[in-house]
Amino acid sequence: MQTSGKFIVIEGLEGAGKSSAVAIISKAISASGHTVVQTREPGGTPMAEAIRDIVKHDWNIENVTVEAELLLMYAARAQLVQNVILPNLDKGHWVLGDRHDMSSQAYQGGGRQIDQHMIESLRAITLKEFKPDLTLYLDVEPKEGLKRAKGRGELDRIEQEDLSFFERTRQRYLDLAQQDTNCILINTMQSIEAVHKDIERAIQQYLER
Ligand code: T5A
Repeated sequence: MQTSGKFIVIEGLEGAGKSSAVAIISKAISASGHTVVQTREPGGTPMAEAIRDIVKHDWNIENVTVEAELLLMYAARAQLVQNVILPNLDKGHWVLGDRHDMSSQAYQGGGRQIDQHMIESLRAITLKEFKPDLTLYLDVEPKEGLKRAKGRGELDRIEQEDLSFFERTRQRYLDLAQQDTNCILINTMQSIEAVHKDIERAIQQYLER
């Protein structure tokens, strides 16, 4: 899939600080003269937002199977990529994603321990060769991230998982970030000001390339 815009993704555990990172990066890209389109996953189209509500909802006595969760993530991604991301990249716009495929590999692959081949097949069906041009992975220790997320209010179904789930998810994120030459790791276990400076530096370097 050849496109003229760029696709930049922010990844990380809950409470890593993705919301403020998106704002900083969006401002920097706009200042460099590009149109920015923001997306989030799961979500970003009417149908994908409905799927987001389903996956975050606590279904109480009904067990949400790991397979159903995985398929819903890819269903939402298919809707977003085909209806929003690719058309905007074709127009030369820059798309800034709050989460993308690395989330499924980390949460469903690492956290839920779903077989990697199963995820690869879904990725091949949904995305083919499509990949972000740049990923900023915001690394946070799970305990700290969950503390920050709790400070914001009630936890959703996934946020209620135990610490070991988030530890496996983080470990998979760290492995993926190391293997991906288009991924920059930002340490968020420091003051917000220091994190924001690192994010600004990373995006400026990318824009100046
Ligand atoms: N999911 C998603 C999957 O399992 N598979 C998938 O394929 C996909 C796409 C989505 C959920 O779905 C899962 C992952 C998620 O569980 P979401 O709402 O999009 O849910 O994602 P969350 O991670 O839950 O979003 P959060 O809003 O919790 O995370 P953020 O955006 O990283 O956190 P943010 O920016 O709101 O920060 C939280 C608080 O921490 C403070 C902030 O001020 C804020 O109050 N903070 C700091 N405090 C101190 N020091 C710092 N350095 C700080 N940085 C931020």
